[in-house]
Amino acid sequence: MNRFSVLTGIPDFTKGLVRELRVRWALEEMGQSYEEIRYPHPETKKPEYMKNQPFGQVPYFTSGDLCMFESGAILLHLALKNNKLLPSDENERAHVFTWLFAALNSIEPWMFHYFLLKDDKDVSEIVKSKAKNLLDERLRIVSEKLGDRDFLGESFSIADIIMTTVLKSASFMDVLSGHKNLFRYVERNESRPAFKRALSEHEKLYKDAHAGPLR
Ligand SMILES: N[C@@H](CCC(=O)N[C@@H](CS)C(=O)NCC(=O)O)C(=O)O
Repeated sequence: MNRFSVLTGIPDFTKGLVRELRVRWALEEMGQSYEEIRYPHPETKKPEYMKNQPFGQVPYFTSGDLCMFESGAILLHLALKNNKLLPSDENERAHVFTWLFAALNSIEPWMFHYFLLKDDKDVSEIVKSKAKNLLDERLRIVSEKLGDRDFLGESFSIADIIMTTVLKSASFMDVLSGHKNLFRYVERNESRPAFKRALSEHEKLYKDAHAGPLR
């Protein structure tokens, strides 16, 4: 059985932004069943949890003897195992790997950097503006590379799941304006039935925040 860790008791503004949603979305796209393993926030910092996710974060993923973490690696594992959401052509597949890592390695860190600084009173406006410019430049390049295509590869893939969730966090910081194609890309991917099912399951965690761990 596919199982992954999720957080309960976290604030509403995190709805739709927690990285467990990537795993849920991929499993929904692949038609795979799953169970969630619920942890109230502080429990993820305990040594027992950190055996599965050494940084004390969600998600970790487990199936049979396997236990792994890092949402990007989990999606790669699932795509390769189920032969889904990855092109069969070797070069096309390499292209998908490239964009999956670009989202995680070349976009997400700049977004996180700006997110950490933007409302910090101890950080000067000059530093904030530099961080924003760096992020804007990265987003401009993604926008240019995507152009008017629907997907990063030839068809919907794990790279689109990761990139959509990364860009979604950018839209919350209002840094996507000016890139209408990126807005449309996020909207289009989030209108997929598998995403809607995943989001609806994810949102139950907030309604049911104090239900306690399902383990
Ligand atoms: N690189 C990790 C990041 C995981 C991560 O940042 N998880 C967040 C939720 S989106 C978390 O657990 N935050 C709580 C914490 O750090 O205490 C991945 O992609 O799986």
